[in-house]
Amino acid sequence: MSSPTFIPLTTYHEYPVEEMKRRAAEFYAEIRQRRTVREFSARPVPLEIIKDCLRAAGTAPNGANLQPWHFVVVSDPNIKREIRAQAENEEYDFYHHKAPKEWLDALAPLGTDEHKPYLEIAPYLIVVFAQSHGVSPDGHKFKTYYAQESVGIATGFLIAALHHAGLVSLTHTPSPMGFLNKILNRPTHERPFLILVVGYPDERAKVPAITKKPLEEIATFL
Ligand code: IYR
Repeated sequence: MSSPTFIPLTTYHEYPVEEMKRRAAEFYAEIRQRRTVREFSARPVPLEIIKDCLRAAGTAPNGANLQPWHFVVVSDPNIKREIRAQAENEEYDFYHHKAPKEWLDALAPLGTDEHKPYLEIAPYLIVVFAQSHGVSPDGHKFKTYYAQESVGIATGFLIAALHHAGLVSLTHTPSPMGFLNKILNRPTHERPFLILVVGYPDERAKVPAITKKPLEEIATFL
Protein backbone atom coordinates (compact mmCIF):
# COMPACT_ATOMS: atom_id res chain seq x y z
CA MET A 1 0.00 0.00 0.00
CA SER A 2 1.47 3.39 -0.92
CA SER A 3 1.08 6.36 1.43
CA PRO A 4 -0.46 9.58 0.10
CA THR A 5 1.59 12.50 -1.14
CA PHE A 6 -0.08 15.89 -1.01
CA ILE A 7 0.83 19.01 -2.98
CA PRO A 8 -0.57 22.56 -2.66
CA LEU A 9 -3.78 23.28 -4.59
CA THR A 10 -2.40 25.75 -7.14
CA THR A 11 -4.95 25.30 -9.93
CA TYR A 12 -8.00 26.65 -8.10
CA HIS A 13 -8.89 30.22 -9.00
CA GLU A 14 -11.58 32.10 -7.09
CA TYR A 15 -13.63 34.65 -9.07
CA PRO A 16 -15.60 37.54 -7.60
CA VAL A 17 -19.27 36.53 -7.22
CA GLU A 18 -20.43 38.72 -10.12
CA GLU A 19 -17.88 37.11 -12.39
CA MET A 20 -18.90 33.64 -11.19
CA LYS A 21 -22.52 34.44 -12.06
CA ARG A 22 -21.48 35.59 -15.50
CA ARG A 23 -19.32 32.52 -16.05
CA ALA A 24 -22.06 30.11 -14.92
CA ALA A 25 -24.58 31.82 -17.23
CA GLU A 26 -22.11 31.84 -20.12
CA PHE A 27 -21.37 28.14 -19.76
CA TYR A 28 -25.06 27.32 -19.70
CA ALA A 29 -25.60 29.52 -22.77
CA GLU A 30 -22.87 27.62 -24.58
CA ILE A 31 -23.74 24.09 -23.55
CA ARG A 32 -27.46 24.56 -24.23
CA GLN A 33 -26.57 25.06 -27.91
CA ARG A 34 -25.35 21.47 -28.09
CA ARG A 35 -27.53 19.17 -30.13
CA THR A 36 -27.13 15.52 -30.90
CA VAL A 37 -26.74 15.30 -34.66
CA ARG A 38 -27.38 12.32 -36.94
CA GLU A 39 -26.48 13.91 -40.28
CA PHE A 40 -22.75 14.36 -40.59
CA SER A 41 -20.47 15.94 -43.17
CA ALA A 42 -17.48 13.94 -44.41
CA ARG A 43 -15.26 17.03 -43.97
CA PRO A 44 -12.04 16.09 -42.23
CA VAL A 45 -11.27 17.33 -38.73
CA PRO A 46 -7.66 17.77 -37.53
CA LEU A 47 -6.75 14.93 -35.20
CA GLU A 48 -5.11 17.37 -32.76
CA ILE A 49 -8.56 18.72 -31.86
CA ILE A 50 -9.80 15.23 -31.03
CA LYS A 51 -6.65 14.56 -29.00
CA ASP A 52 -7.15 17.64 -26.83
CA CYS A 53 -10.81 16.72 -26.28
CA LEU A 54 -9.67 13.25 -25.18
CA ARG A 55 -7.10 14.83 -22.88
CA ALA A 56 -9.99 16.81 -21.35
CA ALA A 57 -12.01 13.58 -20.95
CA GLY A 58 -9.04 11.98 -19.21
CA THR A 59 -9.18 14.63 -16.45
CA ALA A 60 -12.58 13.39 -15.25
CA PRO A 61 -13.05 12.42 -11.61
CA ASN A 62 -13.18 8.63 -11.30
CA GLY A 63 -13.04 5.71 -8.87
CA ALA A 64 -9.73 5.58 -6.94
CA ASN A 65 -8.14 7.48 -9.84
CA LEU A 66 -7.68 4.19 -11.71
CA GLN A 67 -9.00 5.91 -14.86
CA PRO A 68 -10.87 2.84 -16.07
CA TRP A 69 -11.37 3.97 -19.65
CA HIS A 70 -9.92 3.49 -23.08
CA PHE A 71 -10.82 5.49 -26.17
CA VAL A 72 -10.32 4.07 -29.66
CA VAL A 73 -10.39 6.77 -32.34
CA VAL A 74 -11.41 5.27 -35.67
CA SER A 75 -10.88 7.17 -38.92
CA ASP A 76 -9.93 4.20 -41.15
CA PRO A 77 -12.72 3.84 -43.73
CA ASN A 78 -12.50 0.03 -43.74
CA ILE A 79 -12.92 -0.20 -39.97
CA LYS A 80 -15.77 2.33 -40.06
CA ARG A 81 -17.48 0.26 -42.77
CA GLU A 82 -17.15 -2.90 -40.68
CA ILE A 83 -18.52 -1.15 -37.56
CA ARG A 84 -21.44 0.19 -39.59
CA ALA A 85 -22.24 -3.25 -41.03
CA GLN A 86 -22.26 -4.93 -37.62
CA ALA A 87 -24.09 -2.09 -35.87
CA GLU A 88 -26.82 -2.05 -38.55
CA ASN A 89 -27.16 -5.79 -38.16
CA GLU A 90 -27.81 -5.43 -34.41
CA GLU A 91 -30.05 -2.43 -34.94
CA TYR A 92 -32.17 -4.30 -37.49
CA ASP A 93 -32.83 -6.92 -34.83
CA PHE A 94 -33.58 -4.21 -32.30
CA TYR A 95 -36.10 -2.31 -34.42
CA HIS A 96 -37.75 -5.39 -35.99
CA HIS A 97 -37.69 -8.02 -33.22
CA LYS A 98 -36.25 -7.09 -29.85
CA ALA A 99 -37.49 -3.62 -28.92
CA PRO A 100 -40.75 -3.58 -26.96
CA LYS A 101 -43.44 -1.28 -28.33
CA GLU A 102 -43.04 1.07 -25.37
CA TRP A 103 -39.36 1.61 -26.26
CA LEU A 104 -40.15 2.18 -29.94
CA ASP A 105 -42.84 4.68 -28.91
CA ALA A 106 -40.30 6.53 -26.72
CA LEU A 107 -37.88 6.71 -29.67
CA ALA A 108 -40.52 7.86 -32.18
CA PRO A 109 -39.87 11.62 -31.64
CA LEU A 110 -36.22 11.07 -32.59
CA GLY A 111 -37.05 9.47 -35.95
CA THR A 112 -34.32 6.81 -35.60
CA ASP A 113 -34.21 3.50 -37.44
CA GLU A 114 -31.69 0.75 -38.20
CA HIS A 115 -29.87 2.73 -40.90
CA LYS A 116 -26.62 4.23 -39.58
CA PRO A 117 -24.83 5.86 -42.55
CA TYR A 118 -23.12 8.33 -40.20
CA LEU A 119 -20.94 5.50 -38.91
CA GLU A 120 -19.15 5.65 -42.28
CA ILE A 121 -19.61 9.31 -43.20
CA ALA A 122 -18.36 11.06 -40.04
CA PRO A 123 -14.58 11.54 -39.92
CA TYR A 124 -14.23 9.95 -36.47
CA LEU A 125 -15.86 7.28 -34.37
CA ILE A 126 -14.57 7.42 -30.82
CA VAL A 127 -15.33 4.05 -29.27
CA VAL A 128 -15.36 4.37 -25.48
CA PHE A 129 -14.48 1.29 -23.42
CA ALA A 130 -14.93 0.79 -19.66
CA GLN A 131 -12.36 -1.40 -17.92
CA SER A 132 -13.97 -3.79 -15.41
CA HIS A 133 -10.45 -4.41 -14.21
CA GLY A 134 -7.06 -2.98 -15.13
CA VAL A 135 -3.84 -4.70 -16.12
CA SER A 136 -0.54 -3.24 -14.86
CA PRO A 137 2.56 -3.11 -17.08
CA ASP A 138 3.86 -6.31 -15.43
CA GLY A 139 0.63 -8.06 -16.44
CA HIS A 140 -1.08 -8.36 -13.06
CA LYS A 141 -4.80 -7.70 -12.82
CA PHE A 142 -6.31 -5.12 -10.46
CA LYS A 143 -9.93 -4.30 -9.75
CA THR A 144 -11.44 -0.98 -10.85
CA TYR A 145 -14.19 0.86 -8.95
CA TYR A 146 -17.29 2.61 -10.26
CA ALA A 147 -16.10 2.00 -13.81
CA GLN A 148 -19.48 2.73 -15.42
CA GLU A 149 -19.98 5.96 -13.46
CA SER A 150 -16.38 7.04 -14.11
CA VAL A 151 -16.60 6.41 -17.84
CA GLY A 152 -19.99 8.16 -17.97
CA ILE A 153 -18.46 11.27 -16.40
CA ALA A 154 -15.43 11.16 -18.74
CA THR A 155 -17.74 10.78 -21.73
CA GLY A 156 -19.70 13.83 -20.54
CA PHE A 157 -16.47 15.82 -20.40
CA LEU A 158 -15.61 14.58 -23.89
CA ILE A 159 -18.98 15.57 -25.35
CA ALA A 160 -18.73 19.03 -23.73
CA ALA A 161 -15.14 19.47 -24.98
CA LEU A 162 -16.10 18.53 -28.54
CA HIS A 163 -19.01 20.97 -28.45
CA HIS A 164 -16.78 23.70 -27.02
CA ALA A 165 -14.27 23.07 -29.83
CA GLY A 166 -17.02 23.57 -32.43
CA LEU A 167 -17.81 19.99 -33.42
CA VAL A 168 -20.99 17.92 -33.13
CA SER A 169 -21.38 14.42 -31.78
CA LEU A 170 -23.82 11.57 -31.46
CA THR A 171 -23.88 9.02 -28.67
CA HIS A 172 -24.61 5.70 -30.32
CA THR A 173 -25.17 2.46 -28.45
CA PRO A 174 -25.93 -0.50 -30.70
CA SER A 175 -26.94 -3.39 -28.47
CA PRO A 176 -25.20 -5.75 -27.96
CA MET A 177 -21.86 -4.10 -28.73
CA GLY A 178 -19.49 -7.05 -28.23
CA PHE A 179 -18.52 -6.91 -31.91
CA LEU A 180 -16.50 -3.77 -31.13
CA ASN A 181 -13.97 -5.77 -29.07
CA LYS A 182 -13.36 -8.05 -32.04
CA ILE A 183 -13.13 -5.36 -34.70
CA LEU A 184 -10.94 -3.09 -32.57
CA ASN A 185 -8.91 -5.87 -30.98
CA ARG A 186 -9.64 -4.87 -27.39
CA PRO A 187 -9.37 -7.32 -24.47
CA THR A 188 -12.51 -8.83 -22.92
CA HIS A 189 -12.11 -6.94 -19.61
CA GLU A 190 -12.87 -3.76 -21.60
CA ARG A 191 -16.62 -3.40 -22.18
CA PRO A 192 -17.83 -1.12 -24.98
CA PHE A 193 -19.59 1.82 -23.33
CA LEU A 194 -20.72 3.72 -26.40
CA ILE A 195 -19.66 4.94 -29.82
CA LEU A 196 -19.29 8.71 -30.09
CA VAL A 197 -19.72 9.81 -33.69
CA VAL A 198 -17.82 13.08 -34.22
CA GLY A 199 -17.44 15.66 -36.96
CA TYR A 200 -19.10 18.63 -38.63
CA PRO A 201 -22.86 18.53 -39.20
CA ASP A 202 -24.05 18.10 -42.77
CA GLU A 203 -24.96 21.58 -44.02
CA ARG A 204 -28.58 20.47 -44.41
CA ALA A 205 -28.68 18.71 -41.04
CA LYS A 206 -31.97 18.76 -39.18
CA VAL A 207 -32.55 17.83 -35.56
CA PRO A 208 -35.72 16.68 -33.83
CA ALA A 209 -37.95 19.38 -32.33
CA ILE A 210 -37.52 18.28 -28.73
CA THR A 211 -36.95 20.29 -25.57
CA LYS A 212 -35.15 19.88 -22.25
CA LYS A 213 -37.01 19.84 -18.95
CA PRO A 214 -36.98 23.19 -17.07
CA LEU A 215 -34.96 23.57 -13.87
CA GLU A 216 -38.05 23.27 -11.64
CA GLU A 217 -38.61 19.76 -12.98
CA ILE A 218 -35.04 18.49 -12.75
CA ALA A 219 -34.00 19.96 -9.41
CA THR A 220 -35.34 20.30 -5.85
CA PHE A 221 -34.00 22.90 -3.44
CA LEU A 222 -34.45 22.13 0.25
N1 IYR B 1 -29.56 2.05 -30.47
C1 IYR B 1 -30.70 2.38 -31.33
C2 IYR B 1 -31.92 2.79 -30.57
C3 IYR B 1 -31.85 4.00 -29.74
C4 IYR B 1 -32.00 3.91 -28.38
C5 IYR B 1 -32.03 5.02 -27.60
I1 IYR B 1 -32.37 4.84 -25.61
C6 IYR B 1 -31.86 6.30 -28.18
O1 IYR B 1 -31.87 7.44 -27.37
C7 IYR B 1 -31.71 6.41 -29.54
C8 IYR B 1 -31.69 5.25 -30.32
C9 IYR B 1 -30.30 3.42 -32.38
O2 IYR B 1 -29.21 3.99 -32.30
O3 IYR B 1 -31.07 3.65 -33.31
